[in-house]
Amino acid sequence: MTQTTRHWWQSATVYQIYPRSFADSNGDGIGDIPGIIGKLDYLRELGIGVIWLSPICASPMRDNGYDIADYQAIAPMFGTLDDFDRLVAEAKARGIGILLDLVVNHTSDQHRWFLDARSSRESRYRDYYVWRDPAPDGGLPNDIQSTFGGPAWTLDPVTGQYWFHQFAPEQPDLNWGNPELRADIYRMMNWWLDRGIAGFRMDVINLIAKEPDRGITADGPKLHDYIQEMHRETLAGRDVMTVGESWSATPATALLYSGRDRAELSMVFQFEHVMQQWHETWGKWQPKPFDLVALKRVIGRWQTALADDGWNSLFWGNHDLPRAVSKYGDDKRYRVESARMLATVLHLLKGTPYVYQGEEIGMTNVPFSSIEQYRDIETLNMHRLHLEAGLPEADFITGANENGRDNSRTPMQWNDAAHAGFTTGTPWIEANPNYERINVAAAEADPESILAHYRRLIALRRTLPLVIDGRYTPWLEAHPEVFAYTRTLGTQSLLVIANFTARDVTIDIPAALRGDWQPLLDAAPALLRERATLAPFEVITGLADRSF
Ligand code: TEU
Ligand code: CA
Repeated sequence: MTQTTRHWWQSATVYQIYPRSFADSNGDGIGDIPGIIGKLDYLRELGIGVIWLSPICASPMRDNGYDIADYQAIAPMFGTLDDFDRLVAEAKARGIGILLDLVVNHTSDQHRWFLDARSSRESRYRDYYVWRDPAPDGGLPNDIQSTFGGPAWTLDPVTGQYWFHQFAPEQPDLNWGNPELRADIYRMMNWWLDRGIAGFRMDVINLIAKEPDRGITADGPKLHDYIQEMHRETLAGRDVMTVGESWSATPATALLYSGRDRAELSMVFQFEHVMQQWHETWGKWQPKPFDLVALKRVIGRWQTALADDGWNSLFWGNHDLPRAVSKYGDDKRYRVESARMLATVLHLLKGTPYVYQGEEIGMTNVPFSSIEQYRDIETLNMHRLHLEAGLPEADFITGANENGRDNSRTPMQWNDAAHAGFTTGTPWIEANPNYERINVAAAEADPESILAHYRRLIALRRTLPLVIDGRYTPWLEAHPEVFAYTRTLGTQSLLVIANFTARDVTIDIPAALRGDWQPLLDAAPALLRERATLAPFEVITGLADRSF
């Protein structure tokens, strides 16, 4: 079905900024809002329409801002509210909207609500959080575990009850069952929306309706009631975009959030394509070998399920995930080829693509060799738990090198000056030593760079409606080395055939795909015969008057 009315965010590309690591304007080693403003022309040239800013609110920064102490103040290390208003205005002048990261499953333990709540059981904010008595034996209320390792309950000695936290103890969960809490959240959201932001990325939105007594963390029974209420109270009547993070989303539940008859969110981030690569029990710390058939199956299932209703988000990386080229490509011999291939495959799918800062220049995972170099709370907690369990440290570092969150949090690589041009001071986390080769200045000087390719892909989405609306058809689904699909709108189709390996791969071309294809992007016209050989990480693309 062809969409008749389109939302602005269906043709936009989003760029995620992790403010702490993007650009430092004052030499304190921490990225900041003035630093971002200084890079807006770079982002305009990239062609993006939206910036998703990871949290910038006042915070003790235990989890780099995903622990908010004041929802209506900017963290001083990032700047002031005036800086923020200037960012919104300067971005708008360049056709770019700003998405804020709405972290409302939990606050910081330094939020005034929590400080008050833990002062006494009678506090008017007590019920803003989730408190339970100790079990009859004095122990934990139940055995729910936190995402960062260890129990999801911590005892407050003053009031004698445990508070619930799905992440660190310093991130107490909010109690969405309390209507006053919900009203306070909506007031805060409207305050930001009235400042002219373009919408929200909603942190772990699938967790807000937890019912810990029933062992329910994700997808609680009231989840969609809350999101619908939030929509009514804040989003309704505003032309904004929203994307909810949901590690538990399936194609079926995605429609509950983003279906056209549901007044909830624009789209969700889903992670099935990420988790299919993790160990069943040990998760990301024991990654499984790369399995392209499984990856294609997951992506294809989402493309098909949300073909006519709902909307997909498209991403390889974010601030919690390893670098795309290191995870899905080859960050050594074929870094440029594989990064360009991955971009092509992702950006020509149906949905809204997200580029994580540095992905557009092919930044790679960082080869830290000592736990001292890591900063991430999850990595540091897991390291401790692994050692306590008697597991070898070297194995942990190997896992962290592959999947740890600091891979994506090293400074943005702007040029080959000290610390990648990110700061004139000492960065809060070391720059990846490969900045001398891999940086924006070098990419801008090279017309064949990964960056140049991202610019072409993002521009193509703005000019070719087929990229936005076309129907997805998978090809060669069982092929273990090649990802192939077409997109069709009316009588026109585009073709993508990508080699995901560092070897030459020869394939039989399905009869329906043989013949002439006009160039799309910068490629030469393609004539496909019975068989074709793709060079390492080569991707064939084309445009034709055909329909699938
Ligand atoms: O992430 C949710 C989340 O569950 C991640 O912590 C993820 O599961 C983990 O990295 C996988 O091991 C969001 C934010 O994106 C993340 O940065 C925050 O730390 C987290 O919520 C808590 O706010
Ligand atoms: Ca700074």
